[in-house]
Amino acid sequence: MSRPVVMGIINVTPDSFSDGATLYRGSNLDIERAMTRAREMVASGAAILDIGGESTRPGASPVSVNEEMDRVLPLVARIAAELETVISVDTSTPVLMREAANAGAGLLNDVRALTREGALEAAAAANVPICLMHMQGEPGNMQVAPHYDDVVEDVCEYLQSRIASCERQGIARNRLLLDPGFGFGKSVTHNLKLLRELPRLAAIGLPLVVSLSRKSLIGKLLGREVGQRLPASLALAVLAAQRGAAVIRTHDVAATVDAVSMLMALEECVDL
Ligand code: 7PJ
Repeated sequence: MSRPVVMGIINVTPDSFSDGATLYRGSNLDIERAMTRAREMVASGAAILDIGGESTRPGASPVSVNEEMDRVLPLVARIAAELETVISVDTSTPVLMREAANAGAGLLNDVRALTREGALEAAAAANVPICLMHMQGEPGNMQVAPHYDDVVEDVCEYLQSRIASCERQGIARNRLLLDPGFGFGKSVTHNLKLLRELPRLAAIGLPLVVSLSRKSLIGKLLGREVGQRLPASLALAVLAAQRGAAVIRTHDVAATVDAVSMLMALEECVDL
């Protein structure tokens, strides 16, 4: 990937921190509303749509496997039938990994980096690219007291060890993408250091996924509520792309495509 692409987030959870329940009518997912969102994102230039059925917001209530499958799979099938886009499924659940790939998913995005029992096997069998994300702790406790000796080094080592586990499972290295997991067991300083030193992660040699969209570090640094975080999210998207991110994961596709396009124009002008 020579220029960064944008991945649009479609949360099919009733309790996401950033856009919780916007696709719900009462307690039921409104698939037509989700399809409208998907079409808009593709029309705005998203190369990938990331469908998630588990809220990993700190303190979110756990979702059952059946509930997660019921939220995600019908939408994956509809998007696969109707839209020309890569469908990513944000899940740690092995059975959903298999089913999602069968339904047309072209990427598995796991915030637990295939550490759940059976996940390595399921992902290997799915035969699609996989994003391995770093998280310290679990969603329920990860923001209590995150600690690292050297956050950049520790995240690099963790991701390298997960790459090795994948390779032992027969998952070729060139099927993998990496993500430092902004906000997943990280203080504001940890997040900033990771962004600043993103090139050290890029040096591992695999494409990097970065998602800072609306995240709480913006709230902590600027005192902005979730709905007021777009300008800072765009700045962070450009800073990440400039430091080597290959995929920018965002709630706001059209604005992020424009922002990243300005960086591309700047980089490409040297050849004109
Ligand atoms: C991330 C994710 C992230 C990847 C979530 C949110 C919370 N997957 N899933 N990276 N975050 N790869 O969207 O803010 O940072 S859920």
